[in-house]
Amino acid sequence: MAQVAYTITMTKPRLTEQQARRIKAQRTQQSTDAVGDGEKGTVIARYGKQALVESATGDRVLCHLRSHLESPVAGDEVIWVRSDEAGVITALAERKNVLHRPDIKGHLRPVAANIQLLLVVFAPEPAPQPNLLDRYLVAAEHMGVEAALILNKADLINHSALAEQLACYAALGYRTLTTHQGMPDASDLAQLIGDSTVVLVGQSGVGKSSLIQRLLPDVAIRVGALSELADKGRHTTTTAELFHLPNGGRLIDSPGVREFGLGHVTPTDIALGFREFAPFLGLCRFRDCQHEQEPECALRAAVADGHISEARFESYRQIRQSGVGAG
Ligand SMILES: Nc1nc2c(ncn2[C@@H]2O[C@H](COP(=O)(O)OP(=O)(O)O)[C@@H](O)[C@H]2O)c(=O)[nH]1
Ligand SMILES: [Mg+2]
Ligand SMILES: [Zn+2]
Repeated sequence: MAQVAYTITMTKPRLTEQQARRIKAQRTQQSTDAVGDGEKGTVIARYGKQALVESATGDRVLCHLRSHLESPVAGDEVIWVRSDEAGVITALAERKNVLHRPDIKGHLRPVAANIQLLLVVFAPEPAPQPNLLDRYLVAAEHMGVEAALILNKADLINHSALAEQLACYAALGYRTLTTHQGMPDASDLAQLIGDSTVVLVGQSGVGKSSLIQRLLPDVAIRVGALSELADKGRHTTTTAELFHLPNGGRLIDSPGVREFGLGHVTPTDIALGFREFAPFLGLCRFRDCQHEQEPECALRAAVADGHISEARFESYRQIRQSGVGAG
């Protein structure tokens, strides 16, 4: 069966002047909870031309969209108006960020908004694809969103390489967690999330759905490869859905994500996405240094001096060489 290559792109919103004016108007509106007949709400999930909106008091109403509005997605804050059977979304609040993914035709579509923490999950099985973790981290840095790394399925660890890799990321300042589903207590995971809005990313099969299930034992979550295969076969459009966690956190599950590419990211963005490179950027002899063979390259000197790990530098070079937008 052909591999379906999904790509996620993370972009900070770039607003047109018209959008900016509209948002400014909306923001003024939102200074009060009730706006005319409208009220504030959060988008839980998007279903085609409708969105499930949760009101400030927690009830959920299926709302129609107005065509002139930008497409709302899970995590969006909106103003909506109740009517007899359904509601109507009348305004979309300014997004702090958006996570994008291409649809079946390759058009970038927003899937989740206002993310505060990207939880990057990896496991001994399936083994991490080369550079994948660093790609997620570059995207998170580019988006200005905190990332944390979860080494999952720890019961399958049979040599120390992955644990050492996790320790390297911890040394770079990322929060990390090692866990597996045989650990009934998920409080360390809940603690990592806190009251943030998070999205889980990682290869298919690393146990993302199982992690959600551990946090929300009473919610029916589809676990395992069969459901994903069934989805692929039917070409169903799976939708991102927002779950509330008991201690105030919010988790947006974005099903069907298998691979990760970086779009709209320049070579400079990639270098900036490796946070330990920052002290050395701009110090090379040549301003346009590619950090390959040039003399007096500050980055390569930092690798030689042990300030930057060879593995991370090699990963950086591979991500650059693979083409910025490649999945
Ligand atoms: N050994 C082991 N298997 C796990 C663990 N977590 C999940 N799995 C299994 O890995 C498979 C994929 O899990 P799933 O949560 O669907 O992964 P997802 O594709 O990332 O959402 C399922 O068969 C799970 O039962 C774990 O901690 N240890
Ligand atoms: Mg899953
Ligand atoms: Zn250089």
